[in-house]
Amino acid sequence: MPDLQAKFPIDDQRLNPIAEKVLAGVRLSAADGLALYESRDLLAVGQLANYVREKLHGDICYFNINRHINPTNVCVAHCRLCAFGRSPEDKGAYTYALDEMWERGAQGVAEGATEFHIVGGLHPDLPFSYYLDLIRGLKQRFPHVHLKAFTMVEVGYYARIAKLSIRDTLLAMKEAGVDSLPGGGAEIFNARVRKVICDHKVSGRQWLEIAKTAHEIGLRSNATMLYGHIETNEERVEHLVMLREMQDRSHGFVAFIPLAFHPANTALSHLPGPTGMDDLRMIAVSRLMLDNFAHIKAYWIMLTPRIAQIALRFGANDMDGTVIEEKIYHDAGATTEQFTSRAELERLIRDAGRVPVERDTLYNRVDRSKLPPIMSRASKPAPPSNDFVPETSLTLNV
Ligand code: V47
Repeated sequence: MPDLQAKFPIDDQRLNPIAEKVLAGVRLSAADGLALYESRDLLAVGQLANYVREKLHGDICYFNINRHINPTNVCVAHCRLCAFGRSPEDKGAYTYALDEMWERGAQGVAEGATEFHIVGGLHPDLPFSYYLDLIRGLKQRFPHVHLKAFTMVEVGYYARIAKLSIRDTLLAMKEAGVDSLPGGGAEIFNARVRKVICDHKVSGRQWLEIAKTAHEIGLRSNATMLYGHIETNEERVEHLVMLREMQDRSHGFVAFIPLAFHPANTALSHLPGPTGMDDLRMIAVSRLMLDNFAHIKAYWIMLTPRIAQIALRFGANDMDGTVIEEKIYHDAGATTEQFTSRAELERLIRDAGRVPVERDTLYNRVDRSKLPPIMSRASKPAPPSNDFVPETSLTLNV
């Protein structure tokens, strides 16, 4: 015990047995997870997470040069948590023409992007072929760029509109050029919570099954958890344990990203949203509970660059990327920039006492000498031209 106290000066004595497990590399239980959420001693929780983080990654903090492409914000799901989705007739509804997205891809490549992060609304009229054509067009034009495209929720929806199995939907995406899947749409797996915040989305079990199927056919993915709305600590722990169990089986998750709820402009705008303390605790508890996940991301867009910097001492080993053209959080009132430069990301990481390393989506170090030269600096994105009307018309019950 003296060793333990010397390494981690812990006020909350309930954390001692957990600290012993962490030092011995023993898996934490759901009860431990709950104690970590409930402890007043956030600094001790953070120190434990930092210990694991440094054991895995030393001082390295990864970042990437990426660009977000959101094909459409028209969405039939109408999730209460979301400020991004629109009905087709709403002001601000948009759908990109394929050419417009390929043009955005070209811009991303000129800015040095090694990844396009592609997610969008569940559009009532666009056929599955629109998304496959988007991917094929991007892959053909920019074969060196990793396409991290479509959440488990979108995959579930495409399977329905295309009348395909989940497996065949994923195989078609992979054949078109999708390289991996982002982690969105997981929210909180618990049915009570989903009923309130996203009642038309795939269930938590379905989300996990789709992720497992993706992993089985060789597509890796990320995972997320949306926190700071109506969920309890028990429901957070349950979510983390479900992810950990799936990772034991499929080994396909690359990174975990805790996502802070932004209430503005959503149907839950009366909720206060998480505080900075919640943000840091979420990062730390995820690092400690998800012992089979290599990477925990501090997504600066939603945490703010300042909290993201501190998160690098609370268990996070990744800052995400330059992003460019983030819409989902900004529609929900995020006050961060919509993009940042490589130099600024590196400055934030160095200032937090970490060593910045540019990575690709799957955490290989990027060798810039093997890539096309960077032609332009990241700049404020242009608004959508909004002149594209899908030709097909499908009737769907979501
Ligand atoms: O699925 C939606 C969340 C997600 C709100 O995989 C909201 O590398 C807060 O998944 N307040 C999209 N959150 C973002 C996402 C993501 C981000 C960065 C990296 C990766 C990755 C994935 O954002 C949605 C939903 O969970 N979201 N609305 C809101 N009002």
